[in-house]
Amino acid sequence: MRSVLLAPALGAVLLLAPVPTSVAAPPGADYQMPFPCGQEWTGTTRGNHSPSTKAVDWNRVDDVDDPVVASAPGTVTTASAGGSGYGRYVVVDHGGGASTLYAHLNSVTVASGQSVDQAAQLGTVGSTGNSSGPHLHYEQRLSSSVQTAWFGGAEFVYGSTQRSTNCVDVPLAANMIGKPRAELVVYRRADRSRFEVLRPGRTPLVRRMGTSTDEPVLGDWDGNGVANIGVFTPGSSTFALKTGRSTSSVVFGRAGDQPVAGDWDGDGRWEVGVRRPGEAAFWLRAADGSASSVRLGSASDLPVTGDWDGDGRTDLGVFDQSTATFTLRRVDQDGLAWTAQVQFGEPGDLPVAGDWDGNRITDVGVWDPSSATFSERQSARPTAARATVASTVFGRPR
Ligand SMILES: [Ca+2]
Ligand SMILES: [Ca+2]
Ligand SMILES: [Ca+2]
Ligand SMILES: [Ca+2]
Repeated sequence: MRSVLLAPALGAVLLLAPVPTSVAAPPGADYQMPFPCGQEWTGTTRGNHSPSTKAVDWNRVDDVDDPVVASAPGTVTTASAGGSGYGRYVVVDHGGGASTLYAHLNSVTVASGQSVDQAAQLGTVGSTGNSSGPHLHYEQRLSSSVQTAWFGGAEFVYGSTQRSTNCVDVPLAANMIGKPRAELVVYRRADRSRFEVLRPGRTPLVRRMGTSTDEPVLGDWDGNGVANIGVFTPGSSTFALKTGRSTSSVVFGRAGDQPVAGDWDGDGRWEVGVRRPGEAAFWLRAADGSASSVRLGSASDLPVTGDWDGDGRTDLGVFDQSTATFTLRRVDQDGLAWTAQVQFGEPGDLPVAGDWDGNRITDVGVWDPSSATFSERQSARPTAARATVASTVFGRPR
């Protein structure tokens, strides 16, 4: 307990009421509610709540199949199809012994071993396992012990209804306005999400598409040299691809897959694909709808695509977030595959790829979520040893 003594200029002495000693913020104090940006949920507990009264049961009206999203970035260590009291559940490891747990899910849309960004969808609300009705059972853990929940830097008041501020920007890059150089883009998650395209000296170009739990994807679906927007809905493995005013729909991949795009055959029109973390493989969809797979990297790597050798065909790559290392794959004229590693950025950064200098060879870059800073690795080729770095602040820091 402490009190504050003030001596105002008028000479009176004012004794303020004691204020409670502030509670030191625990690890994970900056976690966000496990629901999309803007949603209101009521979090409760009860005296016999298993395994701890510090666990939170989240409810709102008609909440069955509502999306559940990650409180913070991390690696999925459990994506269980059921069999325990938790039913179908997901655990995300945030490093340093900290994790979050999401239980009684109706569906799970991530795979064990996969890296997930903050606000990425993990599954949907259900009533599986030892549950008396639809709700999300949620735990913030340190080692194996459940901690008092904190959100956005404040200790949670059990029994209260709160609005999710789990509102994040997802970094991207593509040739969005017909110039040789790629533009920097953020996908701003909201009820109605939007792409914001950075245009130097002008206000960002805004294109609305998708919902708060869709994953963004950019590509030249109509082959006119300018990238189009698209989204991937994890629950249904469906791409919605926009060209002009029309939107086409492509079902490809399965639960747990992450969307990618590229011109796999080099004809100018881009195709879609997925990265499947459980197989450490890409599945690429050809224009005729057939699929082929390429193994690359490990389950926890994040996918990147680009034309690393400038032959007109999009190549594959992965980014290891823990070491900030890109592994870039290209295929030579004889059909032999080669990989090269490039270290760039800092652990925890998110990868981006774009042609920063307009030489038709895609370069790599990163976006630092804590400062909303894009760093472009500028070089003749993405694997060239000599490179300079250009930094641009764009998007909302977390
Ligand atoms: Ca286009
Ligand atoms: Ca193509
Ligand atoms: Ca290529
Ligand atoms: Ca380039």
